[in-house]
Order: sequence, then C-alpha cells, then structure tokens
Amino acid sequence: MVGLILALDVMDRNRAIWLAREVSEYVDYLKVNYPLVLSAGIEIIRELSEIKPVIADFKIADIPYTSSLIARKAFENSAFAVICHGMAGSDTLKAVLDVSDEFGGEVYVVTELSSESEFLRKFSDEIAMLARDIGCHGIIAPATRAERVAQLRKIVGSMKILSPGVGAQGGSVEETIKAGADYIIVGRSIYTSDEPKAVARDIYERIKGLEV
Ligand code: 3DU
Repeated sequence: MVGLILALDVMDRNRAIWLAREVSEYVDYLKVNYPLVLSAGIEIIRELSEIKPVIADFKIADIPYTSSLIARKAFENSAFAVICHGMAGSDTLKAVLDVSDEFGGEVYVVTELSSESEFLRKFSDEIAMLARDIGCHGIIAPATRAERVAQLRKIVGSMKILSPGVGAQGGSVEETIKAGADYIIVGRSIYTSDEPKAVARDIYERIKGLEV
C-alpha cells in the first residue's frame, strides 16, 4: 500500500476544511502541524477527522510525562496518530505509545529531518532501530535524501515509512517511493496551487503507478 498524505500547514480553519474536502479522494491521511493548530485550535483535528484520519505532527520531544499529556490531547481530539521526535529517547517514546494504545492510535517517529538536520543524521539509524524495537508503528524519513529512505527501510522492515520533502523541498515522488516509502507527505505543492485537486490527483496517480 502506497499513498499520499496532505500536510495542511495553512493558518485558516475554513481554508483547511475546504482543502481537505477538495483533495479527499486522493489522500489517505491529513497531517496537521503547529501552524494550523495554533491558528485554529486543537478542535480542528476533530473537524478534519470527519473528512480523513488525522496525523498530529506535534514532533513530541519532551520528558515522558509531558509528552504523554501532549499525545493525550491529540488522541482525545480524534487524532489517528501522533508524530514524536525519536531523539527524545526510549522513555518518551514508550510513554507516548502507552497513550496511543489506550486510543488504538499510532505513533510515528522522526528519524532525521528532511532539512539539514546535521545532528539527527548522526543517530537516525539508531533512532529507527529504537522505534522498531519498542513497537512504534512507523517512521518519518526524508524524501530529500532517497538513499536514506532506502537505508532506513532496511532497518525498519515492514513498519510504515512516511516521507516529507517532496516538491517544495526538492524531493522526488518517484525516487522516494522506489526507495521504499509507503506514504509521501506533501504540503505546499498542493495547498499553494491554484488547482490543489489537480495537483493531488497527479501525485496520487504517479504514486499508484509505482505500487508493486
Ligand atoms: O514541504 P511541504 O510544504 O511539502 O511540507 C512538509 C510537511 O512535512 C511540513 O508539515 C513539515 O513540517 C513536515 N516535515 C518535514 O517537512 C520534514 C520532516 O523531516 C518532518 C516533517
């Protein structure tokens, strides 16, 4: 299964809802991040969940207790999954996993960012091993470095790989899927377009054309 995730980093509730509806037939999940939640309130997760399952990209990276509170807020508001920073360590990831289990939700772990990420890159293989060994559901791997997606795929086996960095950040849909990503995360290329639906359809068809 390969698919598309819309990163909804717009700052306006109505625009977010409109975009989500507009592209819903081509996306598997909606991803919200701080720009939208800080603008529209956490209730936006619940509203968007009525359109598609929502991944709360809060990049949780705090001590276990605080991290579990953040995860709980996301799941209480109908998030399907949360994203954590693996750099926070095993106790934080386990605390977030415990909360996700209560809600039947999923936890995805940032290995290294698609940007320079010069510090995380030194540890991203180990972060992926940790995510795998403690039972997280997936990792976030950089579409800007397809060779890293391929390497991380070897480590995580059948876990989900979600890859941001396609389009605006320069990554390629085709190279990222061929390297082993399950889902491509796309934001600006879709939501800044005059025709978001057409762009989403094009990416969706390219992804599906590569499905093995
Ligand atoms: O560059 P785009 O506009 O397609 O958006 C990418 C989204 O994915 C955005 O929400 C960003 O915060 C998130 N993300 C990365 O871009 C790179 C990462 O390593 C992790 C998350």
